[in-house]
Amino acid sequence: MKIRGAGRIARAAALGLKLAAINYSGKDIVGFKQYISNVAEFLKATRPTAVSLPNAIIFILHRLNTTTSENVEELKRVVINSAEEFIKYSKKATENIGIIGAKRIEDGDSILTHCNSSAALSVIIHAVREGKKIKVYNTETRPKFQGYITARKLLKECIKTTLITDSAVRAFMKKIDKVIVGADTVSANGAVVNKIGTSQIALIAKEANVDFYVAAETYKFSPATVLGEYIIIEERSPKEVIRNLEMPKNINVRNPAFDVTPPEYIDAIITELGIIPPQASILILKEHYGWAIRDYLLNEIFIDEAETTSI
Ligand code: RUB
Repeated sequence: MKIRGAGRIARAAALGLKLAAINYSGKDIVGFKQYISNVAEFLKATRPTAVSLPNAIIFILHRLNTTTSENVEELKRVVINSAEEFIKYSKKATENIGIIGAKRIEDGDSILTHCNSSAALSVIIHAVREGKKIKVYNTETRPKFQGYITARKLLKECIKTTLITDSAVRAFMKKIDKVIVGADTVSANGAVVNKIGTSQIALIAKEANVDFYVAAETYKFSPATVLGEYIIIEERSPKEVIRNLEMPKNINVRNPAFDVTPPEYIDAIITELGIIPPQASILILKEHYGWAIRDYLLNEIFIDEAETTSI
């Protein structure tokens, strides 16, 4: 939890692989590939929900595994370069989401955001930089209070925000024109996994006829969901919920960190490649992660190469 937000987590994983490659001092190729694969598994196990993490890693591993070279130094370069490429792409993507998403914000809008999402903030910040006068409301985001980070970041950009408790969202929805949140994972059917509480906000927005937008880079789309895999929801320590309060010992506390918002509650997903209806997520996956779906079919389902050509 020292590194938060799906984008930052992905960039940190890419940086981790880059550092691993730099620090490798062995000379044999098999040893290097095994070492990088072990580091990749270690990094992937740090947080289970944000698909940006495995997506950053498979991007680098795919490059490594499709390079034919007998030279360790050359393979190290492949890992380093692909990691740098991913990090650069990720930062640019967040910026582009801001530019594209800001077009949906109108002068005078009141916007609600939840948790702390760089992609959602990028939209708000770009709209303000374009001269649009907007009001922002942001939730505290219990139990880890990422909303405080959001409030601080907005203030740094001289954007005033009103901090509200998560349970006050319905009471404030009549003042809101648009909701913008980030994503940890977007599944093939357009459902979005984001910080716990997001789906409740979407439900309230739907009831009030308020537009609900998700800002998500393409590396937040999950190739494994095309093949039926479920997204694991991180369950965190009960201590985050009860804090230092004296509670009876036998009380049962659950603390899921994320929830799933169905596509019917999402008006659009803002990506760095354009604004899409959530139902078009499968197209993003086929176009940008066709290779990952093929790798998965070849390595885990053991079908042969010829059967994957239509993906
Ligand atoms: C952060 C969170 C964010 C998404 C998107 O959760 O749910 O909304 O990760 O963030 P946590 P970004 O604090 O548990 O990591 O747009 O910055 O990738």
